[in-house]
Amino acid sequence: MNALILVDLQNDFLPGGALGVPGGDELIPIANRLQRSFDLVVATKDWHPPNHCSFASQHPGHAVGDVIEVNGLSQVLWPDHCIENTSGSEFQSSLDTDRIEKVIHKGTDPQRDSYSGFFDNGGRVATGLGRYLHQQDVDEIHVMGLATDYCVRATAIDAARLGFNTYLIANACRGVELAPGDCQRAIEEMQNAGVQVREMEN
Ligand code: VGL
Ligand code: ZN
Repeated sequence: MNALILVDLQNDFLPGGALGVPGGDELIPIANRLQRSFDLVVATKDWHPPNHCSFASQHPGHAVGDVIEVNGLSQVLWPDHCIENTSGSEFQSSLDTDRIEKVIHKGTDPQRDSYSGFFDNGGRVATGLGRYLHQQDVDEIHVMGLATDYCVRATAIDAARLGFNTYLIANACRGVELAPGDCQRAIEEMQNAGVQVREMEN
């Protein structure tokens, strides 16, 4: 069985959103089309409480983009985004959700961030996605979505580490690119972790 993971195709990550990723809106029709080519489709949602530790608003004296230490881990500080049960955390309204068999919510603990759909950033707490995909007899995973240099990167690397035959659909992802070159470096890190990089056909 192969599976497609749609990473964080939520309003806040689209242009105009709280943490808008350039070109993120272009991925919605791509996701709708790609879903048809897979046995199983799952999706992740970034899903934070209002007091989440990744929000610069929770760290007086710090600003968006600062990198600080939170509970022993390096943490980029973000604008408030993807707050649970708000319009910003909803899927973009034209995303086809009929074929999405499971939605994984991540970053739900105020004290832990979770870029990956599989584990928190400390690699300690599993979301259940790995077990679910194994139970469904999935052996091959393709990853698309937002953002290349954060949640896509972490999700694809964890998928490969968990032993899935993992592909990044590179032209079906967009990145934040806080620093120039971040997306290219992320792609190299994925490749070094055993992720195979492919492009979808137009
Ligand atoms: C993401 C930054 C903060 C992502 C989530 O979906 O890539 N990036 N939270
Ligand atoms: Zn987040």
